[in-house]
Amino acid sequence: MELDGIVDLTTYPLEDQSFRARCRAALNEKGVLVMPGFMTPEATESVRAEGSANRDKAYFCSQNHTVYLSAPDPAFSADHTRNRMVVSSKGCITDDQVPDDSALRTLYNAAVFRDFLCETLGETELHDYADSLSSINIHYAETGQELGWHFDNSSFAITLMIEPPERGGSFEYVRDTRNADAGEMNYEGVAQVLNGRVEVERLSMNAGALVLFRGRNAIHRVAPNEGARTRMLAVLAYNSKPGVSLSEEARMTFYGRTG
Ligand SMILES: O=C(O)CCC(=O)C(=O)O
Ligand SMILES: [Fe+2]
Repeated sequence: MELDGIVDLTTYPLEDQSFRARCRAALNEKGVLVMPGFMTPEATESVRAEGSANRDKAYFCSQNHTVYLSAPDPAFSADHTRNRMVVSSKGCITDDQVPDDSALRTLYNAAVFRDFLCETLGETELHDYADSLSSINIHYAETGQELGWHFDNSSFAITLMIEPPERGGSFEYVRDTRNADAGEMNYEGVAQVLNGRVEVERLSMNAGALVLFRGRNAIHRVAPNEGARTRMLAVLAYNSKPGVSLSEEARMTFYGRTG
């Protein structure tokens, strides 16, 4: 499939400089940019069918982790926000399990898409992961599965909704909850979120929606999937430098293997 059969280039003219500038401004202002119908219905359906056919290859795991995604700190009590545990459970297939001719791979590799991402995200370069697993992933969330509240380690995430859940499974976030670079963890504010005392924002994503999200300082979660249909989401991961692999430890955690 050619890129113009994969992306709605009429609505989203990826090459257009003023379009890129508008996307960049919107992302900087809101911390998130959702593009509904970014992937064409035909391409989305082909990726959904691939994802569905490969679901039995997915590595499913459930983890307890802190919202900061770092090991508990013994300097704080077990019930302190720093050490409070949340649960994440999902399945995942890796780049080497995504077909070579997948529309997802054509999109991931397309120079015009990378240039668009670079300018929108304010990055100079974006590269594939050097290992064979981490560049393109598909995440699966079955009934009852969820992603607990957390902050991302990376400054941006690029995702494509392939199949939204029937009910539940919504992406929820609270902007500017902490300032990681200043070392400000905002335990008080994070506790309020964990205790359900903060009004959260929710993203509505239909099949084919591209989402750019800055999750380093915006705490976020995916609520439990309450329907029978599997939530399927593609994650397109890039590095600002060439030749970088995801750490072996992270690969073991997320994929159950290193290669
Ligand atoms: O599933 C999603 O929509 C977001 C996933 C996410 O937050 C993550 O993988 O860090
Ligand atoms: Fe995240």
